[in-house]
Amino acid sequence: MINQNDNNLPIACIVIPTYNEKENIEKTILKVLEVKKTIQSFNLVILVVDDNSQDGTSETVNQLMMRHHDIHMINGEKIGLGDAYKRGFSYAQKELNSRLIVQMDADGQHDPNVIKIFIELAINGKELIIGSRFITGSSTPDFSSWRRLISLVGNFLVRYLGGVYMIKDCTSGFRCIDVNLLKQCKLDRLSSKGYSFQTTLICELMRNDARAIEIPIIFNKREYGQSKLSFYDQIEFLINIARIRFRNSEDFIRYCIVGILGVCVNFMTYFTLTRFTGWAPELASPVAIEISIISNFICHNFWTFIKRRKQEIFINRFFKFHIVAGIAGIINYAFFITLINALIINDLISLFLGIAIGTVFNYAGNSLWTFRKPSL
Ligand SMILES: Nc1nc2c(ncn2[C@@H]2O[C@H](COP(=O)(O)OP(=O)(O)OP(=O)(O)O)[C@@H](O)[C@H]2O)c(=O)[nH]1
Ligand SMILES: [Mg+2]
Repeated sequence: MINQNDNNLPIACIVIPTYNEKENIEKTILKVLEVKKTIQSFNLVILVVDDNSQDGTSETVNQLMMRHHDIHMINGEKIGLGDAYKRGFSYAQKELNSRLIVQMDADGQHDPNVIKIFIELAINGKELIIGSRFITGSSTPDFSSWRRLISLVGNFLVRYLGGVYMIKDCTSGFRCIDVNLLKQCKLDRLSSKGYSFQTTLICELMRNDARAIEIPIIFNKREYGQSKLSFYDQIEFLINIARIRFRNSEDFIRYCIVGILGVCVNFMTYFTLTRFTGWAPELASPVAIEISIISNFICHNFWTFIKRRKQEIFINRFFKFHIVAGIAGIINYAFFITLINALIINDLISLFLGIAIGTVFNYAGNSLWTFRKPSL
């Protein structure tokens, strides 16, 4: 359903968090209002989320609100960027009935003209459009080597520990999000209050299988004032990556539960075939293994990885699953044999370690290959 306003156009809300941005905010808002005139398919409204700035930011916005009715503002206590965004998102949905939300900084680093591209891509079905600083065609002319290094390391950690390896810029503050996608994310449960909210949000959106795209942007120099990124924010960023990793373990836990069920299926099939139908163990065992592989595949396809939009057709996934299971079995066995023969480790401990290594390989292989998330 498309939300409509009185001009009969769906609303795209540009959420701009501000803290002491008096010198920047007027220019930024006026530029967005210029862009608004060039967009026919959406009605652009601006929502400033100001956290009791001491420099008179909200007074400046109030004056602009008297002249332009498409500007809104909410004020609150300064808790952090993430907290401001959560309040802004909630207001944009409940009070402004927005269909799209654009996150944008107040300090002139994000070019409002890019909003036009965001809207076009959203109309073409993209649910998450990221203004990216780290893909071909983008640039960060004002970045110091230190800032670039911090950003690259931070992004690397989020991409590979957070499971969003397909996204190059996970910390960008310039994005367009479809509200229907945002509604699937339980933002209240996301504990990050500061800048790390940006990374938590991207991981949460991708967990909900966002149809995403990155487009290159030029990340300009901050016009006036200072960065609000604090030391605390950098610490929270690291703690938050651990939290995201833990949250992503949900898939792995499901994987292990299915694995245990698979062992039960294997055992029961073998028992039934040998005890009730008189099959020879040599034949009953491979049949039981195959049946447990099939039942595991079905459980992973329809439960463990249910949220993932799949790259491959069903039958290809089925074959890949067998290949991974086969290699994992060989690794399990080779590890077991090495431990008991070469390292003379107790056979039950070796068996356990072999199974553990095999399970991790199995999970990695199926998560990154069989059920791999599509690249952008
Ligand atoms: N409401 C609110 N806005 C904030 C808060 N912290 C930062 N902001 C705003 O969030 C936006 C991004 O903050 P910046 O300090 O520019 O962060 P940055 O772009 O990563 O850092 P620079 O490149 O140095 O500018 C700006 O519009 C800030 O005013 C906060 O606690 N509350
Ligand atoms: Mg900035």
